Amino acid sequence: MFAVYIVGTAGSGKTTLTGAFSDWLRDQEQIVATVNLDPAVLSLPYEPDVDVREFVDYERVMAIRSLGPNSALVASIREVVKHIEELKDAMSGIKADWMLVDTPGQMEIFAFRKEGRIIANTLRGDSTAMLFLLDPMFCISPRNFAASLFLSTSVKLVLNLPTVLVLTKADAVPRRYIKRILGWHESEEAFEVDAGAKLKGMQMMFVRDVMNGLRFISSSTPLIPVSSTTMEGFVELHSTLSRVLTEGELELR
Ligand SMILES: Nc1nc2c(ncn2[C@@H]2O[C@H](COP(=O)(O)OP(=O)(O)O)[C@@H](O)[C@H]2O)c(=O)[nH]1
Ligand SMILES: [Mg+2]
Repeated sequence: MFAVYIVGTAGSGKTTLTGAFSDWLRDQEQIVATVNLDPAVLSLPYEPDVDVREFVDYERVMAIRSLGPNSALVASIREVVKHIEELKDAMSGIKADWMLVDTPGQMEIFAFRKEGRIIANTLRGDSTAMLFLLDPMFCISPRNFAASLFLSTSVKLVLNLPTVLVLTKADAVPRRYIKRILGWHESEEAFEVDAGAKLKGMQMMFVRDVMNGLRFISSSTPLIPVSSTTMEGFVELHSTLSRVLTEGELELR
């Protein structure tokens, strides 16, 4: 079984993609299991086979411990980790080709805390990878694109999973945005021309140095535009994921 963690900032489209891509894979006659790791989600566009809400009641944690929403989420994820063996048992009973794992809305609670690492190290497939989602509305400035790549690299550093970058909501932005962002990803020159038109002096040097560092670390990480509304890009996402999951990521140093 291939396991795929779907990670990205709040609102980047993780839950929607988990639902749409699992439906699409089933249409390709694949057996797919879905896992919801978000204790705070109210409704899901898919029926999870494993759901952390069965192990922890986020609203109750918030009320009983008089916590705010973020502290309650942290406490809830800790609670989930206490049930990790049960989660593992629930998963081991699943016979699927693919397991899509939808992660909590607030990314840092999963990606930058030890609980997230424990979960990602425990709930695995025969091969495991991560989709890191980028929202094109945010990435359309060179500086934000560099910041988003930086973030994806930070998460990869922590979770240590082969990564495919996904540009979500391709249907919701003008086509030229998608082309421009793909151009920046592919070509150092294209990025520097557009960044140079906006940024000057030290700022430009800083952004360029960051991008050069990121290219050096993970130049061959694929970036695939997709839409969970039109299912654009799912064929490429499927083939790229299959390759990464079978071969591992060539550029992992
Ligand atoms: N137009 C469009 N909207 C999307 C797409 N994917 C997600 N959204 C919307 O983006 C918002 C956040 O999506 P959600 O999946 O909840 O994000 P999450 O917090 O990362 O799980 C919702 O309003 C979705 O309907 C897409 O491919 N196209
Ligand atoms: Mg979500």
